[in-house]
Amino acid sequence: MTPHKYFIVTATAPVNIAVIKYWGKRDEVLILPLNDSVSFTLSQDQLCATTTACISPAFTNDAFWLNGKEESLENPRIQNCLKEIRRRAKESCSSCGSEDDITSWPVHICSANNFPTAAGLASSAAGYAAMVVAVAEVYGVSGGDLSVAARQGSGSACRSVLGGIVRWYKGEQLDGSDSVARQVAPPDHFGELHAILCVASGRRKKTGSTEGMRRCVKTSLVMNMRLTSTVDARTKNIVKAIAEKDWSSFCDLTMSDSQEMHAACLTASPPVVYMTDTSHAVVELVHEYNRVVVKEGQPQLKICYTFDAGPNACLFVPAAAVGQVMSLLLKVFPPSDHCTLDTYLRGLPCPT
Ligand code: 2P0
Repeated sequence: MTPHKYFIVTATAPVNIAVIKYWGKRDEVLILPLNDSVSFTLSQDQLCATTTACISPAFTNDAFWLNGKEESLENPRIQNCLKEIRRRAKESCSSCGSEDDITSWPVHICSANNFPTAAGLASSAAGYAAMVVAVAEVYGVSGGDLSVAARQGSGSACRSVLGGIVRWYKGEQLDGSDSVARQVAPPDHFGELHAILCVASGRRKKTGSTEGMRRCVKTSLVMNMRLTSTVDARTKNIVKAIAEKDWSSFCDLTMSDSQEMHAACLTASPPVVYMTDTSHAVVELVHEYNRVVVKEGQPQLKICYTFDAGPNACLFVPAAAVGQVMSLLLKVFPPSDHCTLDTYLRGLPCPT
């Protein structure tokens, strides 16, 4: 008996944090956004998803495991990603039609995050990006723009296939062919930066991003203002601030955009509430810290916050300010005896 063939690829993709938020879709099936967004992809060795894809003629069907648990493949988003990659594999396949036509082999996919899923830390972005890279490689898809395939899993995932500062263009085409991500600047563009994630809660968010966006687009006047008059100008300004290495303006624009997204959420009906009192206390602390460093003539030490669809802040902090900012955070928000980083990373609720 001839042994079966198995091809295996493992890929990792980091989380990305948006500084200009993707919030609102023009097409829910193709996952096309209403505005361009800009993000920072964190480094590969931190919060990331790891995906292993294995194909073999011995498999009878596709299968998918997330964090060790088998999940249904009915999910149309996973289906769309697989369809897009298999379509490309067939286009460039040398074995098609032969006995060794790997594009017809089923795939088994195992994905795991090293941080809690659905806690507002963009787990889907890293997850779909890693999955698309692993599956594309195992089927021999070389070249091409993987951001388009990742986008069909989760919008923000298209930004995680690239490193550094990334812009996702909303695009104009109905088929989404020009809704792609491109690197705007390399990871070290602003010198050594740290992302400090202030975890206010590791629990699953109440309103998922898809529903939150939908409700804002339908009912929020602030969202309407964002889409008609503010977000495009802010995007232009942040791209200019990046090109000019203007860290101070970059920080101000990042914080404004986060505040605007959450104002849109609060003015939706019913309101979409992601930030908590702790989140607002972090906002206040950052503004106070920035006021002091600017007064002292050190705007290069400014920091900025941004909040995704959850209560946890991500702070971007220049390396020279990390020590001071960490001491400040630990003083104002002393860690609870019960809730250790380990508890959090294992996704367990912190005992009260
Ligand atoms: C972002 N977020 O730009 C924004 C800011 C959350 C707040 O992208 O429906 O999980 O899968 O396309 O990508 C979260 O939304 O939404 C997100 P879908 P996704 O990072």
